[in-house]
Amino acid sequence: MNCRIAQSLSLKIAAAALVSAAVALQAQTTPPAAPESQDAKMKWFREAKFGLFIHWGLYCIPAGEWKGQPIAGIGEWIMNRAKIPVKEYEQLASQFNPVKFDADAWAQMAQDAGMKYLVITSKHHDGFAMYHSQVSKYNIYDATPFHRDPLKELAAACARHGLKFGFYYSQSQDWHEPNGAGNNWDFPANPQKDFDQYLRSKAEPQVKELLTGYGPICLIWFDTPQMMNTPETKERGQRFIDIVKSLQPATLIDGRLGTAGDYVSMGDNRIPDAVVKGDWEVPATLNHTWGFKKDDTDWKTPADLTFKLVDIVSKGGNYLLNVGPTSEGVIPQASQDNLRAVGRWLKVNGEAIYGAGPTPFGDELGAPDNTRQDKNGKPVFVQATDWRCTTKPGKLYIHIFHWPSGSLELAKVNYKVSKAYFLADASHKALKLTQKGEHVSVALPDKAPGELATVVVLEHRGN
Ligand code: FHN
Repeated sequence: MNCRIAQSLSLKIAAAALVSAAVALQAQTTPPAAPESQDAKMKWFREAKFGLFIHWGLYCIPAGEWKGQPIAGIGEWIMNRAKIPVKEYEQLASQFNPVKFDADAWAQMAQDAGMKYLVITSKHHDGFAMYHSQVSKYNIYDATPFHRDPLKELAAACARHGLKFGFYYSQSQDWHEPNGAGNNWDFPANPQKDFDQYLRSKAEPQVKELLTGYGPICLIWFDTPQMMNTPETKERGQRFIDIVKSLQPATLIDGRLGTAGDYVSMGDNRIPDAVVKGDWEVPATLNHTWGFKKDDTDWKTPADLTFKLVDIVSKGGNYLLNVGPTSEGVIPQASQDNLRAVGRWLKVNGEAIYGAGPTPFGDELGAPDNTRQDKNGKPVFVQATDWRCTTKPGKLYIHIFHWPSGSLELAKVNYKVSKAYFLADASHKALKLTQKGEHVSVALPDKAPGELATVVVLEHRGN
């Protein structure tokens, strides 16, 4: 290539990079205006359905082991489970140098997985801020050799990749602070603490930092609302709501502030048995821990993850699925592989997930077995796993997990079905369909044409 052409080409590339950086920065720095209604506020969440949760903090260094002993339980709770004194735990900061951290690679992975939003721990119960906080020097920028603000980098990367970006913030438990909830091995127990002193001097100002320095924040994920979930203490939650509303009125608040948020957070890994009305989300693990634990390699398979995603959407919720990066800043390869497999399925079948509504049926979800009782004395719910249904106006999406022989038989279809086809078939070639009253039968080939789940679209009139 001649020298002048090469020069002008590299100038053009540099200019394009500048424009795209400016656009990303603009997107990153201008918080959205106050939404016109609650429906408008929830719109992106209802469309998104699938998000990436990231638990990353100092706990990824011991990774489930303290002084040569395995510590039982979830990795990010190691300080509590092993009752590690603050002075000892703090020293992990000087070892934290996650040089392999690459914000774009993380955002790319979330995008490949078909996820639409990303929520990362800005401060977990151990009290260590994973961003450059001016409020406490106990943060990744000031206290570690890494000396970078990975959350700033991730916010910019998410903007570049078209992903919504949100923060987890442990507003109540802070085991590093004498007056934060939870640490009774170094400090007095909760009832003896000056909890408001901690809230006003650390948690509230840090939440303000997160809402001012990182561009538009799609949601804040508060957690374990100790000392702020009774009628007498609810005012504490209201103070966080006021901060969020005043700084970024479009930011959603999850369901674990202690005061009602914008949506309900289900229990960890708890998928409801039936359709639940309203906005909700299931936070869930890929293995058995949130923060990285070196001996937990019991990964959920792509088939299981796809089933859970569809199951949740068919009941009306969102799936927030967690990864726990290592102390080098790497998302474990098995998590990446399994999430990308779900993403490949979504690339073909995403129409049946993003923005989709719940099943109009319900019998396909399973039923209580009245002969068996759970530990609360209630009949055990036996989950059915053959198929699930998600919906959009004029369409039923039947996700088949166990391939039936010969045909798909559906009872109680309260619509006049006009056409059936595989969602994966771009030509929408009609499958043989018969309907007698509410009974619909769709002729199927011997073998499933798709992997993980095959989606049959039933177009219909009415309702
Ligand atoms: O105690 C935390 C736990 O470490 C993790 O962050 C989960 C995620 O939902 N929330 C709490 C337990 O429910």
